[in-house]
Amino acid sequence: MKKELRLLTIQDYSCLGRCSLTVALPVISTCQIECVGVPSAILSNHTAGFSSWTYVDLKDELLKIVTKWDDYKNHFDAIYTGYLPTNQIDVIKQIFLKFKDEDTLIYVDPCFADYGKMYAGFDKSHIEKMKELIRMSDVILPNLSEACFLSDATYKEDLSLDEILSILDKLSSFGVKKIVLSGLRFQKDKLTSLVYDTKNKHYVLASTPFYPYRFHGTGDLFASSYIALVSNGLDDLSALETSQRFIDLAIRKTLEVGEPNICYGVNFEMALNVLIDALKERK
Ligand code: PXL
Repeated sequence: MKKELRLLTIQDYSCLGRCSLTVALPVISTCQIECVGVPSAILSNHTAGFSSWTYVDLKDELLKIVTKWDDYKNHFDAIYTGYLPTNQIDVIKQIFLKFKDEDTLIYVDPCFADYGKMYAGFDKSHIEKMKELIRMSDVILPNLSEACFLSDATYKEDLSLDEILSILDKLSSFGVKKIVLSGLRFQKDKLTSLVYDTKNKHYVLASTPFYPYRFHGTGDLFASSYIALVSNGLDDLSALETSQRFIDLAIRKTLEVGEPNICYGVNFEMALNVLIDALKERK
């Protein structure tokens, strides 16, 4: 019988716009993992592309919620954080300490920048705070912009492999086991991601076609899919290739319908079968 897997994820719930919890929950559940989702904030919609939004900060609820579980089943095989306001990082560190067992892996998606710019509402102090969280994690999943901010490198869309390796070397100093880096453009018509093992400095790569759109939420889909697949025992290369194929199909499904409105994310619901098939093949 397959082992029951449980994952705790803490990130915002943006009602409209397919990102954060609204994609993590369905993707992780599709991969047969119980996904315990704790909203760090509730927004009417995400902040990238939309001109305004409502925002309710749930910082003061976070510890109350998780300590309510003290008398119940509260072991997690993985803890995964995504978009987090700066003022919540100290609380999240407490939650890591509370739930980290010897067999709990901590995944941090820094989730504060894209296309060389920080998201609305964040300033440079967030980067230092995020480094504190990263130092407590096992695996980080930055996109290229976040990797550049975290390593003090100058962002350029088409950095070379040598430049990327030097960024990975700097990020290794945070003491993480693996770095899952997405959004690489070694070739003009390809989108590449990699998993770097900081111990032996080995990496694996996966590429799919590049589409000239700045779709929103694909980073959250990618992180959720990779984490859910490796938690199920897939090796890094299979998890990476499957995650890339999942996003690629979601983008193609979105483009099939017509000119997309990139704010609404991608039609990932039509691509979940990629994840189901990958898990079936593994058995
Ligand atoms: O997908 C990243 C993300 C998550 N949550 C919120 C965001 C963004 C990116 O802008 O605004 C609220």
